[in-house]
Amino acid sequence: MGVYSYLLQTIKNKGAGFLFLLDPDKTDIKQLKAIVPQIERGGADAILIGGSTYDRDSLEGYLREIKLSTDLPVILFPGNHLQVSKNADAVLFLSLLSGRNPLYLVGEQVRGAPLIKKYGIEPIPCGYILVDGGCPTSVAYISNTLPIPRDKINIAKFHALTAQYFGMKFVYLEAGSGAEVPVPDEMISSVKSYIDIPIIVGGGLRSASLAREKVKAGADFVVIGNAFEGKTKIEEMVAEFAKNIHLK
Ligand code: 1GP
Repeated sequence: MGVYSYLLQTIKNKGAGFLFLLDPDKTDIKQLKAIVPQIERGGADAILIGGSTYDRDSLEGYLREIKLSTDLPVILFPGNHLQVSKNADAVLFLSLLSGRNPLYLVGEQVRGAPLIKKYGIEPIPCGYILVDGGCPTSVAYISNTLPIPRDKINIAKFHALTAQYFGMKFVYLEAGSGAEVPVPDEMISSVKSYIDIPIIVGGGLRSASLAREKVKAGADFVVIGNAFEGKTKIEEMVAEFAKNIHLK
């Protein structure tokens, strides 16, 4: 089964899914052997690899190490074309739709597309929508784009519908890693009832109850990264999140 089909199956079987975000800049390769099996045993559905500054050279060994420790799908969540590697199972083929910077709307994608083809990894087209998370974020700074204001629900809905009409498979509502406040529930539920493709929500989901709140609002997947950083009892934490995210 391909990764996209697996993700759809996860929504169907579990109500919603849990994507564990590993950032190679924050979690050292030496920690992976201990952490990755805990992510799987705790009940996360897939591992996302994302962050702002690492490049392909450091990524390849990192991904090899992860694949040695788990059968979970490993999905790239790249910030640019240098973060595409042959050792992943799939890549979120993102376009930063909420911005008006051509480099992140299509430029990086044109550079990344031939690499994805050469490596034979599965592209999963995804409309990436940045929402104000109450503080400046790396994505907004690096991409030189403005997030959508938290109360501008229609703007978020129209961007999400655009992703659907472009044929994208997912919409990612992103408050940014370490956001002070996550994407508002009202925005998630309004987008959910307006479009037909699944929604990924991430940024600032520090607790299992917050993750559950987003799933109840309509998130089909939640992405959690920061909440686990520097923590030791990863498996228990992952299990607590999984229990709250998997509605079925
Ligand atoms: C960031 O949405 C992800 O791109 C996850 O954010 O690290 O705040 O969980 P956190």
